[in-house]
Amino acid sequence: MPKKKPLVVVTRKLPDVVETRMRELFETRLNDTDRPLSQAELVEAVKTADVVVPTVTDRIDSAVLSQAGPNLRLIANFGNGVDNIDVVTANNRGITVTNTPGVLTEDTADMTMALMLGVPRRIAEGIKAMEHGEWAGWSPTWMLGHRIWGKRLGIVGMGRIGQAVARRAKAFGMSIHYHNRRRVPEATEEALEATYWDSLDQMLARMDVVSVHCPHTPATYHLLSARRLKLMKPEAYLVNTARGEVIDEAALIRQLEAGQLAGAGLDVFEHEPAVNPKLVASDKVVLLPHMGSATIEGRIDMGEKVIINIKTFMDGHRPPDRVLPSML
Ligand code: 8YV
Repeated sequence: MPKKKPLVVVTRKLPDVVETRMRELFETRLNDTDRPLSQAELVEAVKTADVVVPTVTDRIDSAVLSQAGPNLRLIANFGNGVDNIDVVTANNRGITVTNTPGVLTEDTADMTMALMLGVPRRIAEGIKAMEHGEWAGWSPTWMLGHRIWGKRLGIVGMGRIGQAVARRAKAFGMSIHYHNRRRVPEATEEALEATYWDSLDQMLARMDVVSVHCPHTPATYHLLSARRLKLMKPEAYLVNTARGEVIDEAALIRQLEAGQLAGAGLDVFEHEPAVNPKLVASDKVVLLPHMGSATIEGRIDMGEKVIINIKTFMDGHRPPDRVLPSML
């Protein structure tokens, strides 16, 4: 008798090619409307599914997990960050969690560079001026920004994405500094000509640009606190393509308003999808709607990773991208 296919509930619309392959392999419940699920709908999903495929917009907390049905054995996150999932509770309940690392590294690093250039070089302001017909012709003193060549970049979190940003920034003539839980191998430091700072406080005080690339965990919540933001130079820029919760957003806004920070490039927000109206109104920021990894190639790669994780798990093996509480 053929083996019964697992019921896989996918919470959001994924690229067609990914959904088609999922349909071939699994009993699949898809979300054609792409409307984010309510908490009640999520509960319904965990009650009935063998596998749930959530995204960053689904909060799978202990309350949701406490209602999981006996069949739920795998949460195969469509995304790298797993701060939307209570991994400890899942683990305690015998539910495996996987993610999709590696395949969104380069795209996210590209978008980081776009913000790192976009803020000091005032790209968004330039585009607005063109759209509003405000260009009266070239002027030697109009729309002057700041150069990034020769400046110091401080990377907070030197994992895959941090290193991909470092490679790019080095090519743009920036000198690379980083703070990380663990120092990266000497060969990596040498290749990037990177300087390690054991003290985040000391690094922040000396950087021209700071870019956030650590995951959001209880330990990194508001890592860039009001106190730490105040350590930054008034002419420095802050870029965040990781998670909004790593920065105390209200404190950041106060710093910008007080002229104690030159600008910020933000792709992620503390209360996503809500964006503080003060940020929207500020001419010192460039804001993007969490699109750091938003390429069709990246999304297909993420989908393939999800499929491999489900298939491997269902075939009785350890899925390649298992997330353990000890890794957080
Ligand atoms: C994803 C991300 O688009 O993977 C991540 O951690 O932040 C994003 O780039 C999103 O998480 C998909 O769930």
